[in-house]
Amino acid sequence: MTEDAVAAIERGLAELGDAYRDAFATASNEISLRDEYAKVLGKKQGSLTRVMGLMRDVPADRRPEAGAKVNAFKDQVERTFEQRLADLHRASRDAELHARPYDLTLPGRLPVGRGHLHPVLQTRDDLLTIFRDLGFEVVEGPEVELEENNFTKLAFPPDHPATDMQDTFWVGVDGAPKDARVLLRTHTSNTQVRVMSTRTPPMAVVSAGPVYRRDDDITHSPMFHQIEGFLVDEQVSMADLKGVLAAFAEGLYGPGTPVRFRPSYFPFVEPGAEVDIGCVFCSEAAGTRATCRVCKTTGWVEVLGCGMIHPDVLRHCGIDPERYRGYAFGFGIERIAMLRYGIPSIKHLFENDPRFLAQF
Ligand code: 2NM
Repeated sequence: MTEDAVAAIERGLAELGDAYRDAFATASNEISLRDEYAKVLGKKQGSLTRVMGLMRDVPADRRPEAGAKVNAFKDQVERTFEQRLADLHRASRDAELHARPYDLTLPGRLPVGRGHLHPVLQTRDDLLTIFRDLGFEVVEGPEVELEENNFTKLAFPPDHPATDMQDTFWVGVDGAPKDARVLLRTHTSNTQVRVMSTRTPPMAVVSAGPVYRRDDDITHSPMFHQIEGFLVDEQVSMADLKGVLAAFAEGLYGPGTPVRFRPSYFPFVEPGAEVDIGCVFCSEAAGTRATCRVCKTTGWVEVLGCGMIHPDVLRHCGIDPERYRGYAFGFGIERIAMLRYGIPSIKHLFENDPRFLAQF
């Protein structure tokens, strides 16, 4: 044997020793420190692996001695590494703490759009304002409702198509009694029923919000928004209803806007009527009527349904129909928004495309 194998290992370790100390001390960040660490102790390419190769030449009786030296060296490398790593971490934390602080309240550098209410909600608020100015109180009601408040008290006959499983979203409620039938309200009239059932006349209330029906095609969405109003008092007539809706039409489209009533049917009113408003998108005088697509050349646009509240509905809500009468009206907010902004399809209102919404 030319050289004592143990001595060869010792020499190898000594050579490595000087190199790794310098490399660790000059590594300026965690990544390069870890690189240097791998160069010494890395399983495949580490220089210690090469020194350990000499272990083969060490006689069995001196292996414990040589092994102890290698382990002591490894420990030292690891300790030096951990210490340098801790130093680097402390240094980078100190640098962060002494750096100029962030001011999270400063505005961002990119211009951020301001955001606004959805056109349907803008329209809802404008409609509510018109009715509030006419003396109606604004009341909110629940979207998940008992069948009783949505249909039964409104005198819908049990076989009315609207009460069909097909047309209504029924809600399963865990732990509810079997006879408690719960649904997503199909109109905002549930709120009128709740108000009529808990107060005594006179009362004049509007409510607005989402309603749900199992409809989904080009002109129907399973969720849309309604606004409904009603008034109950002694001595109320259809003439009062006409006056209020004429004032509403003027509030929406300006003074002199014509209104017309056509007889119609809704289960909870008698008599019932549909209301058309004179088309504001065309005029006979300007010759634009003959091609108007909004009113289909009729000069009238259907906007709402209304009528005198059926005596059965008043009775179901605890109001004496011999003493009191009421009128009610209701309409879809999307339809008004579409007319107002000239939106050709209801689907635009539900796609939430920012290029569309930014136009309002
Ligand atoms: C409509 C048309 C006609 C209406 C009736 C009531 C209530 F609860 F007072 F009886 N609320 N809304 C009504 C009447 C709604 O929408 C097309």
